[in-house]
Amino acid sequence: MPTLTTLTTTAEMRISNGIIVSCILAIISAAVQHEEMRCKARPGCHLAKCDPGLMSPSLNANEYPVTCVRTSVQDGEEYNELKREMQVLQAAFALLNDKKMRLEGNDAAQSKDIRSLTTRMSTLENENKKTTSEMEALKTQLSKSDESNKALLKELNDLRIKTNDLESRLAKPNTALQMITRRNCDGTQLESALALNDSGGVFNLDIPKIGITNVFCDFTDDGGNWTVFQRRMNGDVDFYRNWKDYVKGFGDLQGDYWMGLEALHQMTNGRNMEMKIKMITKKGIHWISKYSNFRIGPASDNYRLNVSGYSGNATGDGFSHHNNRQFSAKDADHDALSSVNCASDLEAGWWYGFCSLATSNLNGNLNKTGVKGIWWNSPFYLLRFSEMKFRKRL
Ligand SMILES: [Ca+2]
Repeated sequence: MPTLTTLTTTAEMRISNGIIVSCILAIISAAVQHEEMRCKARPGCHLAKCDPGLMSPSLNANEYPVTCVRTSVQDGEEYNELKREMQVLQAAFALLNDKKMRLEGNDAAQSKDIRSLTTRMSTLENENKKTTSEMEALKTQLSKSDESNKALLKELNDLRIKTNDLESRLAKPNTALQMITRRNCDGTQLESALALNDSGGVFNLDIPKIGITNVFCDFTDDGGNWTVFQRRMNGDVDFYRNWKDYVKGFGDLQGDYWMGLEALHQMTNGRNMEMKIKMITKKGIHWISKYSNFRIGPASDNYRLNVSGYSGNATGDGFSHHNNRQFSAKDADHDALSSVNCASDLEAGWWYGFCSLATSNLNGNLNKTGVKGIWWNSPFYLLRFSEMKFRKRL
C-alpha cells in the first residue's frame, strides 16, 4: 500500500520527467531550425524534400519532416554529427517515454489504491458515525439507568430507615407491656391498645394480686380514663352465672362483659374512685347515674358495695337499696333473706338485700321482662343497654 509520501514523490517524478521530455523535444526542434537557418545563410546550400536514404534509419520522416541535405563534405560531416546527437536524444527520449508509460501505469494503480482508500475511509467514516451514534444512545441509556438507580437507592434508603425505626422500636420494651404496670385506665395511651372501638380499647393492666388482666378502657366519655367493669348491649352472654364466674369475670370485652369482683375490689380498694352508669331504656331514653364515691369490699366481705354521692338524670338512685350489701350469685346467697336467694329469683348476680325491695338489676336477662330483666329503679324501666365504669375521682 503506497503511503502519501510515496505518492507525492511519484507525482513529483512524473512532473520532472514530463519537463525533461518537453525540453528534449524543444532541443531537437531548435537544432533542426538551426540547421535550416545555417543552410539558408550559406551559398550552395539548399533545402530539399527529405530523402529517406540520407536520414538515420531510426528517424521517422512523419515526425521530423524538415531536414537539410548537404552537398558539401563539410556539411555531410556536420550532418552525421547531428544525426548521432539525434540518435542519442531519441534513445533518451525512448527511455523517458518508457518511463513515462510505467509511471502512468503506476499512477493508474495508485489511483485505484486512492479510490480504494477513499472508499475505505468513507466506510470507516460511516462506521465511526454509527459508532458515535451508538455511543450517544448508550450514554443516554446509561443516564436513564443512573436516574433509575438513584430512585432505587432512595427507595432502599427509605426502607432502611423504616427498618431501623422498627428495630429500634422492637428493641425498646413493648408499649403494651409497659402498660401492664398500670393499675387502671388512667393515663393509658390509645396506641397501646390491644383492640379498639369507637369509644376506647382493650388494654393489659397489672391488677394487684391478680396480675395481667385484659380490661376495656373508655377514652371518650366525659373526659375518659374510665375502666369499664360491666356492659350489656347484645344479650348474647349469659349473666345467670355462679359465684366463681362473677369473681373472675366473663364475657366479651367489647360487648356484653363483666370484669370480675376481685379486680373491682383490687382496683377500687383504698382509692377515691367515682363511678358512672350509662343506660338506654327500651324506649330509647338515655340515662346517666353518677356516684362520687365507689368502692368494692374484699372477698372476705363478699365484695360488699360501697357507693354514694348520686347524681344523674335517671329516675333516681338505683343503688339506694343495694348500697352496703354483699354480692350474691345463684350459688352464693349473701342477701338479707335467709329463706330465699334473690340471685336465683331475679336470675342474676348483684348486691341484693330484700328481693322485693331491689331498686336495680343490671345483670338481669336482657331478653326478659319484669324483675328478671335489666332494669333501673323499677322493673317497669327496662333497659336495652347499660355500661358501668369507674375512674379516679377528679
Ligand atoms: Ca338469701
